[in-house]
Amino acid sequence: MDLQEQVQKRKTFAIISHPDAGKTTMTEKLLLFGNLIRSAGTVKGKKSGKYATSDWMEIEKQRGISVTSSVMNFDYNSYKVNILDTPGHEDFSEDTYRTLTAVDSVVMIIDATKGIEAQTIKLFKVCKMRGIPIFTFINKLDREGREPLDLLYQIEEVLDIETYPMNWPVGMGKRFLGILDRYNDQFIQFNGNEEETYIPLDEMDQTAIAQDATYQETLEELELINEAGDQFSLERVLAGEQTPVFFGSALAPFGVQTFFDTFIQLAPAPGPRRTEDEVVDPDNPDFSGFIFKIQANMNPQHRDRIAFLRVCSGKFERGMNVTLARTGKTIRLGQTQQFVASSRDTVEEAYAGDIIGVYDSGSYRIGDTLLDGKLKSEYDELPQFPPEMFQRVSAKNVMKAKQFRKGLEQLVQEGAIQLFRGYPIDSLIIGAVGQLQYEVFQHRMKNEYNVEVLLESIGDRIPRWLKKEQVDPSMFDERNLLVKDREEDFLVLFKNDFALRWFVDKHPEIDLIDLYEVNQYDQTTYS
Ligand SMILES: Nc1nc2c(ncn2[C@@H]2O[C@H](COP(=O)(O)OP(=O)(O)OP(=O)(O)O)[C@@H](O)[C@H]2O)c(=O)[nH]1
Ligand SMILES: [Mg+2]
Repeated sequence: MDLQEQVQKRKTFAIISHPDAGKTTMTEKLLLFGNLIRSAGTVKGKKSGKYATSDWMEIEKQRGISVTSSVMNFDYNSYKVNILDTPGHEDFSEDTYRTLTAVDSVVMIIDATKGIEAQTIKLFKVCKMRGIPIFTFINKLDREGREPLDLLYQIEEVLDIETYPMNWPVGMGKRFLGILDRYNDQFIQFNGNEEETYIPLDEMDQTAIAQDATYQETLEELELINEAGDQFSLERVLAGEQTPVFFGSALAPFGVQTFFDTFIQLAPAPGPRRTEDEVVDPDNPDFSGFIFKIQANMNPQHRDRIAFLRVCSGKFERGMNVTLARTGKTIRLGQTQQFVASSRDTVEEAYAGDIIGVYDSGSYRIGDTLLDGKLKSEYDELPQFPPEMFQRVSAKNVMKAKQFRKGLEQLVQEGAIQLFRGYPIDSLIIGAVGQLQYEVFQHRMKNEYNVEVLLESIGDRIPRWLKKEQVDPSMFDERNLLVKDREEDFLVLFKNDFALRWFVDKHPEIDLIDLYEVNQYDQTTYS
């Protein structure tokens, strides 16, 4: 099989939404289709005590929320699927945003009982900006939810995108009969916990359901949509201008099979990717890829670190030598793996679109480009969120200093938390975008490194970076704290907006750099 054929077989996508809409539940069902697991676990491990595979972290199981993205690779029909389950909570959105740089399409899940929620809007905007095709799954039809027409209208109005309903629900909650699959001309009957039945539309007249008032109403609604709605256009879907909408229930599961079968055919294969100064085609024979995530301790037995690499071109072969663009150094990719549910297999070869794990002994950083052959330039930088809240951190027990340093260093490398050092008096300060990040940090330090950490808040702060030549420590104090980041760059943590403005007035000659603005700019230039 040549490169072109390999690339066409790849479908790499992320599942996104506001917390709790059902991303992890959906992922679990897809793994079931991929024969990766034999029975589906649940987010809270309720029924069988078996948890969803993609919430593998201890704290995720305890709390029933996802705190980190996870990747799973599997074969489905003739396709190679790379699926990324992302956390919905905004405190972890840096991780989610980075994951979005590594995919070719997304599945947006909407909870039918809630409609469009805040975090979904934010994530949707990022996808739109990057031109990522969006497929919508309206979930939890087994519950009493909003009217389907309202939901459709809301997507169009709030998200400003055309919709095309691929299927349409007949009833909801207790009166949920099934879905009318207009894309595949069939009715799919909901049988509670039993398997769904498929009835071709032209045979519906012979069934009792066809006489049901709810079914009749649905037909009328559909007629309305056929007349007034948009035409299906794959071209517009791939351009991110139209979203195909599917209804169903991830938990039941119901409508998941028809959704996935249709999605996998329509979703785009990996396309060209932009580096600093060229566009690289996925079937370019020279290997390239970038690291969008680093994760420590995925395997409690080995306590190793894995860098997640998105292959963008060429062929990856285990044992190959590549150049780490940031340093120019050659690295041998010897220990590499695929993510197959909870186990991990050695991966021998991979192609554009694939996401593989490379063993990391500390040489990689998030955003690193790996290259081989004639390619020279790096892929665009990944989004970085400037932290807003800060805490001083130390080990409760000084005897644990070694583990403390190791844990801190590794979790900082992951980007789970950001580290700063006081200047000129050294002290350790960690920064985060949201409170939950601290909770995860504390939990993981205890669980994975056996260290209890003390955190002392110095409150919300406004970080502004300084130019090295303009740094004068005498200008700053506890109020406006001078610190260094990991790159040894200086920044000031301003106490509040007032303190910042006062400083600007007094020192107009000092350039203060707002990383947030810089990033906003970067994001619009991504795609
Ligand atoms: N009734 C019903 N409940 C569902 C359905 N899908 C998911 N749920 C429940 O909704 C809750 C949240 O599901 P998750 O899959 O964890 O949601 P998530 O989007 O992964 O959440 P985060 O990762 O924390 O953002 C769980 O209790 C699920 O059992 C569904 O189709 N029907
Ligand atoms: Mg989840």
